[in-house]
Amino acid sequence: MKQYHIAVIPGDGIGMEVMPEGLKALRAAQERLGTFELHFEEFPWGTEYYLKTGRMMPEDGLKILEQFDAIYLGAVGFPALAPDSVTLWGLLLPIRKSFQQYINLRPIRLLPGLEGPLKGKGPDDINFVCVRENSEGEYAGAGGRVHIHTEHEVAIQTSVFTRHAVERVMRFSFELARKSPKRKLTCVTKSNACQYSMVFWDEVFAELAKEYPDVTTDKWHVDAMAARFVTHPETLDVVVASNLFADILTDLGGAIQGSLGTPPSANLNPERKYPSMFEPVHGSAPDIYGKKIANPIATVWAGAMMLDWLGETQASKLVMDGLIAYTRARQHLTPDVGGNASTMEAGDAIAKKIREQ
Ligand code: GGG
Repeated sequence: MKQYHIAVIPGDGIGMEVMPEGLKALRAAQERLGTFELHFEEFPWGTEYYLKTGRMMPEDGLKILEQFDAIYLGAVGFPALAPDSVTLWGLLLPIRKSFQQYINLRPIRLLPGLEGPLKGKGPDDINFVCVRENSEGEYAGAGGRVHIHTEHEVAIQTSVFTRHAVERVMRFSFELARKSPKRKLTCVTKSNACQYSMVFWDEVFAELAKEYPDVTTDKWHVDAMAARFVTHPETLDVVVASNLFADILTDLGGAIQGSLGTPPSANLNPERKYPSMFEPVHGSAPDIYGKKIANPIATVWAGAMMLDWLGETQASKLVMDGLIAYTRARQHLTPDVGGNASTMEAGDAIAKKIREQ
């Protein structure tokens, strides 16, 4: 029987509340099929760990994670205890960068049964995928501060766009678009204002488009794209954007699909040299942490993406079918999507639906 070793990092805030429900869903799929085994090893890394040790993960954390088939992550950050810039750069971003997880796939889909905020737009209208460049761009980590805490203080944060990284994310997106229903790829840019980075981004897009004549393309400035997410989501199929632009747009994606508690995210190393990492798009949500009302949908969905990446397509479909049966039934939903169930009640209901498939 196929065995998979999964590193589990619940992390901070609601990450610790939704992760048990994600694991519950995956175990339900494993038991239902009986064709593979998942071995979970949990790591207590995050802000609490940082307060005790001065590090978000141990010095050899990446070496430890490298041994696993995949990483399943909850959320990172608890600003009341440590600055977000420290926690994000201590755990999430080093994993993405060291393991060359340069693709961040973020499906945006209104699940049947859930209500989105857009009048007249249903599950058929809101169903596309965003490909986020995940290794550089605005999150390259290049910059510095001088004359700190003086009136001459200067802070510089430099975006980095390399031909290597832009080409590979564009190529991945074109390949994905080639296999998708509308065969359409939309490029998000801001080349009117960013006359170096984004003009270069557009040039690479145009060069690669010549290799994919079967894929329809269009291009929108990020501000116009934000509006289109709301006014014309049905025109979108595959959307490619830089690290920051896609980070912002996919929170908007979460909103139009009913709640930020629903969208998942897959940080992929397409060459499979390193483990890939699967997480909800949402963060640790300190405002609702402890209330036990966090929505586990995004984490369960991220788990389905992980199974798919591992090659367990039947199990992945089982989890998604169970999740959709749960949203369709509109029972045991959490408050963010119109119910009054707790995180655990929602997780139990999803696992039950998975077992019933
Ligand atoms: N679920 C992972 C998480 O905690 N995300 C919060 C966040 O701010 N992420 C930034 C990013 O995805 O780049």
